[in-house]
Amino acid sequence: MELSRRTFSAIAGTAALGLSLGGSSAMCVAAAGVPTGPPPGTPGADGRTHRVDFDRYSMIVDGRRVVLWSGEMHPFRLPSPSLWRDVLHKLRAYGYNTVSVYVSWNYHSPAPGSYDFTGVRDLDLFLRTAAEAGLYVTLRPGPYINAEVDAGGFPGWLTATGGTARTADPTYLRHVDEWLTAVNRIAVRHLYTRGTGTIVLYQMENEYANHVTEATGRDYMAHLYRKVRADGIDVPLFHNDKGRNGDWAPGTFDTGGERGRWLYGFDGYPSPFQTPPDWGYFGPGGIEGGSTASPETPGLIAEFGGGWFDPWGGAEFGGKGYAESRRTRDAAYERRFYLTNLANGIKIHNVYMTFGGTSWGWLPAPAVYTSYDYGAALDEARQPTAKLVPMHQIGHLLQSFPDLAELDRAADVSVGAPEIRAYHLVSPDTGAHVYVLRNDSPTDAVAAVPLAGTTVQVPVPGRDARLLAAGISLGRWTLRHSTAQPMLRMTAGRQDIALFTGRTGEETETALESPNEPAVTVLEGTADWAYEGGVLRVRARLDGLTRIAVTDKTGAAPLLLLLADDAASVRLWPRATPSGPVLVHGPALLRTAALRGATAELTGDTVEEADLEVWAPRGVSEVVWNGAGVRTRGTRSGSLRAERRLPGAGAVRLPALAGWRRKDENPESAAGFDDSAWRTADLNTSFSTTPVPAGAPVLFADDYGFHYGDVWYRGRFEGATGAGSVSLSYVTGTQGLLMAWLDGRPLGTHRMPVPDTRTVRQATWKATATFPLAPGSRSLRENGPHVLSVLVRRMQHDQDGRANDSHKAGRGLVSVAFDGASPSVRWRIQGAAAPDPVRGPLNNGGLYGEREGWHLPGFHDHDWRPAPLPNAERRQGVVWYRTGFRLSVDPATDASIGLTLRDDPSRAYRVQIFLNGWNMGQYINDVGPQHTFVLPNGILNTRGDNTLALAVLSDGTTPSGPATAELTLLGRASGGVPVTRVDYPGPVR
Ligand code: IPT
Repeated sequence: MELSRRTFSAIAGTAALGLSLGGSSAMCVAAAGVPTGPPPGTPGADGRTHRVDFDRYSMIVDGRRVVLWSGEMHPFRLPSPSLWRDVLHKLRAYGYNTVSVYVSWNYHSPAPGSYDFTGVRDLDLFLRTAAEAGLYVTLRPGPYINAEVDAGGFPGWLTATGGTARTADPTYLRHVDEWLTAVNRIAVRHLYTRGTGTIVLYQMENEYANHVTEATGRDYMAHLYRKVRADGIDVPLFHNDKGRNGDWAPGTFDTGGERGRWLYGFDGYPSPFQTPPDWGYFGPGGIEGGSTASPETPGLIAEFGGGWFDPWGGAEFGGKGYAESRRTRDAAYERRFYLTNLANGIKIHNVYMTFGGTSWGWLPAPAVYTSYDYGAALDEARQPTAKLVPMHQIGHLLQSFPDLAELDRAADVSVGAPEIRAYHLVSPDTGAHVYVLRNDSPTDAVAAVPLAGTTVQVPVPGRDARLLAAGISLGRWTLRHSTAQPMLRMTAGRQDIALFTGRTGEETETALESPNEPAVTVLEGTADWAYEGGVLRVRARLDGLTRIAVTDKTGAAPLLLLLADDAASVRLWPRATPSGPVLVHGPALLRTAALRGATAELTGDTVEEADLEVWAPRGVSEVVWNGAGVRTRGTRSGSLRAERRLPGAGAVRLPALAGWRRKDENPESAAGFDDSAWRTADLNTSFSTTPVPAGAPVLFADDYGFHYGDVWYRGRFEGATGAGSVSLSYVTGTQGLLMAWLDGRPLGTHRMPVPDTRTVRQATWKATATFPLAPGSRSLRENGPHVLSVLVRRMQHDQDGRANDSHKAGRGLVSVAFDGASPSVRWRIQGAAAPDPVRGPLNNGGLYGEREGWHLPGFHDHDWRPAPLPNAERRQGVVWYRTGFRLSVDPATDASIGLTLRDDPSRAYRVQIFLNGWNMGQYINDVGPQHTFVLPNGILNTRGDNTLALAVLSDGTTPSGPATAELTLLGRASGGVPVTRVDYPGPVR
């Protein structure tokens, strides 16, 4: 029977009980002197000063322990600031309390001395949004970040400067200081210590493993430390050791005597096929490195693999697409590996990536393609995947049970199943026992866990893990044990709520201490119970949501016991508010919850039709969902439940792409093209690590200020009569190519060879393209003058993971030679025009169409000729296609839309995709594996007109495409966040 709202309120009104999350009002003092109480409330820019400390167990914020359960996302991989809020809401809802972010120097700095934090680069806005979403922030501004971005984050212009990067070289440090000054000026405005933001940790450098024992390395790190502190960053600092080697542990370099404010952190990307490693303090197999290097600081994993990046396709690289990363590092991987970390005492945990996003434009490092989905828990299209389920369960668990922030290793236990490894921990403060039971075999097994006088049988599926807790407080009740994993406890109104989770179909036993026999009512689902010897045992098979009301004889301490299978657990959304905790059940997402007087104001998403049910503090009687009042009734579960289900998302109709127009390019290949405005290649020296041949001019694009995308060369010469061939040496990143013309006639295309899998990591990506000139060929019959036109798709700069300046490897032409002649060639060079002030330096390369604004909305293509797809012509060079399309997505619907290109995979061509002038990535038809490109809302106008431009580069050996180009719906929800259009300027006239 459902009670009316009025009756419910009356009942609720009889009990005046504490509303705080966690319930227990008695604060115990921990062995280390830190009170174990509820974790500090939701962080925000609250204008108050805060203390951010740590001890060997955990971070301590305002005197309370907190486990940082963090997800990595990169604002620069989501070029639509409105959508940052969407991702941050999702992190918060799914149990993360922290977001970790790199800041990529190249994204903000088109030239020395020039730093841009506007528009899609608005770091200030990102940090504000993170604070509004209630997340702590770990800021990681490099200067080097790696991250599979161009030059590992170093700006293109740094490749043309002297001094060895990532050392104490003064020239390099001058540039570094300029960057840190710019980024720290923003960061200091968002420090949690000041109450103006939520930054609680700050990382210096990234996986700096190569000059650790040298003075230059130690001086560099000491310099960074001094600089960061001098800029006013007062939160704890750390570095992420690449291995678990103790590199940069406290005391290993000069931190100006501030030993206590430096943390040791490390990274780990264990293979899903290995046994989860013991990188913390408590591994039963002994020390495997990691946290043991720094016993006085809390276990800190700055990056733990949540997926893995995918390389380009083709036999050598073998990129298979991100479904594969998500399959091998699935939800069970997360339970096995991340619970092992917790069992090892890791208290600062960051999952790299949690939302991978898109390496749009020329952002990706050469080894990876446009999508940086990473197989992460939240996919590139912002859609939740099954991998969020364990994150949600563990994240909320850590925030609900402060016992887990301070654990010591306890006596090893034998669980009678050799395939199960058992970790046994105890809270020195509350005496609660925690077991992590991990099954490394492929078959299901049962652990027999000895607990105070009895043995509890805990099933652990093959290649999976679970956490078993005993003796933890559920408010006024104490848990003896549960074979289901605890996720949450809270006090809402007059009742305590405790939630346990597991896989569908599992038989569970939950035992509660109860000196007297309690009253038990099964409110929903099926469960049995028995009371004996002061213990209530509830047995239930997990299936959706099972609800059991337990009340002691006085009726004073009602407990709502919830048992949820995985699917049901991600329809339960706890949220702390200043007026007490709220639990929402039903919708696909809870974004925000605010209590105003008697009203619970909620925002969130639905995908299918959904129930809406709310547990809230006493006195709350009204519910508003996404701005509209919802009629509710009180339930026997102590909640308010909507009388009608919330509607699901409406249909989204996508138009077919039609009306294409095309225009052929590359006038630069014509003999008579006027290149007089191009830069003469007249430099003789370069800071590049690629040698410049003696006596030849420097031809690397970077030395002439062209740092991203394609570059053209035109070389004039005389006196080559009789030459049998011409050879062009060039350097690119992976998947680079060169195409050449002599006096306007195509000589051919050369693709940068991909070495076999064994040597690919050492490859220098330098090759020589030799084009035969038929003897007596018409063009070279005369002395000249002749013109060689060369287009190099130079791809991006290498990363500098080993700190050996590998980002300075040349890009573009190296030299030219003729067989049977030795003319001297006078070169001119042209790359990208001045960087787009809105879209940034990484948006464009130097194709003619890009220099002329063919990619921009508002460009006049009326005189372009209509060109229906599929195209199937054979031509060496560049052809552009443009069309427009109109969307009318309902404003209350968050539709995630992509562009999918498909063709016969033997066709040798590639496409740069421009949406409203924004470079959304590169499709390589005969390499793959990516076919669908996410078009983020904001860049995409979901209510109105859009301009799509495709720049197709084909090598002329096969017919070129594209064959089909269509819009694809990647997800939809009713709700979402308000989206502001990202600026999309057209051509300057
Ligand atoms: C580690 C880097 O710190 C990070 O930036 C990213 O490149 C990541 O790996 C891989 O995606 S580097 C480590 C795996 C050697």
